Amino acid sequence: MSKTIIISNRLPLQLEINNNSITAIPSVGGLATGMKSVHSGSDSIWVGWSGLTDENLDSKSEILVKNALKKHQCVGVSLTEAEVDGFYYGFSNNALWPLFHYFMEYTSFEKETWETYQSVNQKFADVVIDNLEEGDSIWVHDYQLLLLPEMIRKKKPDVTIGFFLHIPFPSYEVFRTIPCREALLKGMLGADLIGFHTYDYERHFLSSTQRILGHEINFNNVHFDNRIVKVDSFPMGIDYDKFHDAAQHHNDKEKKEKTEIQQEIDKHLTGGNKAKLILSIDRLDYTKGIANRLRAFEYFLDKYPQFKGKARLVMLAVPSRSDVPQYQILKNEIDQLVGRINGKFAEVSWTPIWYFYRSMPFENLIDLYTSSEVALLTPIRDGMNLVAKEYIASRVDKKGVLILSEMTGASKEMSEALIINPNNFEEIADTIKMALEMPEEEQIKRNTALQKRLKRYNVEKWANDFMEALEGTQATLKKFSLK
Ligand code: GDG
Repeated sequence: MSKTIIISNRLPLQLEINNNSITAIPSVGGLATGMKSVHSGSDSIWVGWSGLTDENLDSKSEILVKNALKKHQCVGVSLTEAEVDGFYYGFSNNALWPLFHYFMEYTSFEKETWETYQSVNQKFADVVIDNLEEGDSIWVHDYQLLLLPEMIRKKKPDVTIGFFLHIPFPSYEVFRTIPCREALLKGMLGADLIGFHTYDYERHFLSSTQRILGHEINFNNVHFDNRIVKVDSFPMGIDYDKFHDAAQHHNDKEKKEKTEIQQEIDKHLTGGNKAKLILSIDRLDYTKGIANRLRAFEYFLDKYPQFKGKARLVMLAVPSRSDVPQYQILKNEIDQLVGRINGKFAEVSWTPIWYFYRSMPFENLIDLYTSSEVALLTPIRDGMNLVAKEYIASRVDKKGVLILSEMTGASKEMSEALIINPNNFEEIADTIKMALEMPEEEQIKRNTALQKRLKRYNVEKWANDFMEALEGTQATLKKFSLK
């Protein structure tokens, strides 16, 4: 039976070894969360790194890991610490991540990390080829594996390969600054289908391909070397029912069944302490506009002092890539900003910001989504932003206001949200006020439209659309006898 091989940098699990046992912990993050519903049948395997380096594993634990992964239909790619440093922290997160998000000042290209990026991509390709059988399809994910499609195709010219990029593809003027730009484009073009979250990213990719490689573009098809590569946009959805049903269940709970966080929130929502909650949830990343958001919130309290004691920002920042220097600098900046703003405005019965620097269990996310009257998401750049969609899906009573940066992929599909420019504090402050004062009928009207769309274009549909389009590429090739 043919299968789908899903490939991403990290497996959707994290393994922890304690003496003779191994614990598998589900990963947090857009891709892991989104693909869970796709990687559930028996006709798929997932190839990726387990999170443990070779230095952490002796021959006995290596076997335990292999078996634990196998139970979850996963196959590990083993990496050394030096490989993780060069490939993941180095080239992926010190060069590609900042550049693709337009943070050129954070981008550093080093020969060594580029070499490691290439050799690690080759390692992934070797594992995929070892597990490949006649008729299998391959779906490669994200910026850590841009070279993989071409590497696989070199060894298996007829295999069907899809590639999806979860982050923005930058404009040609930015992309052209990369020293190894040709190699990256050629790597991606090893696929039969290349998917992006939005039409803009797709357009940027096509224009870079045409101008850097000189390939012919016909509508959204790239023609070269007797091959046709289809390029299209597939906006990623969420597991709508999971969030909606969990929120419904949450709202039905008796007081004694509630989580500690919810009980704490409830305490503050009663009596004289009633302050509306404005929620933000992100990985602690400079692309997410967390510092901007804090400054804009400070500006809001300065400009509209009538909201002191009446509104509170609840900010969950999930630790991420803490070995990369820019992330440590950002963490310090945020700690200082939160301290300064709380110090400036706090009253005995009210603190303007509740700040959590940690990851929370799913049920606490639902507590936060369902208890917050407003969600304030202000990324400077964001491929999609699933949190925006999850917040709306969790609003069972259809009340709540989403304020969303126009720099997110999600803003292209969520025009009923209040769309802001994350660099315009004046606009953000006015929009927070508007959100806090929005009549309930208007909230319900906007969220009814949003929920309908999110329910229809859920993550399952996203994955199915991509896989169908991937199969379609084979039909096209046969028609033109290119395969
Ligand atoms: C990349 C792109 C694109 C967050 N904190 C906790 C937690 N989460 C979950 C959320 C959501 C996911 O993590 C975050 O997804 P995002 O889309 O917001 O952001 P990235 O991690 O940057 O993802 C992004 C995405 O890929 C998909 O293509 O949208 O643009 O950057 O699902 O719910 N989950 C739990 N505890 C937390 O503390 N359980």
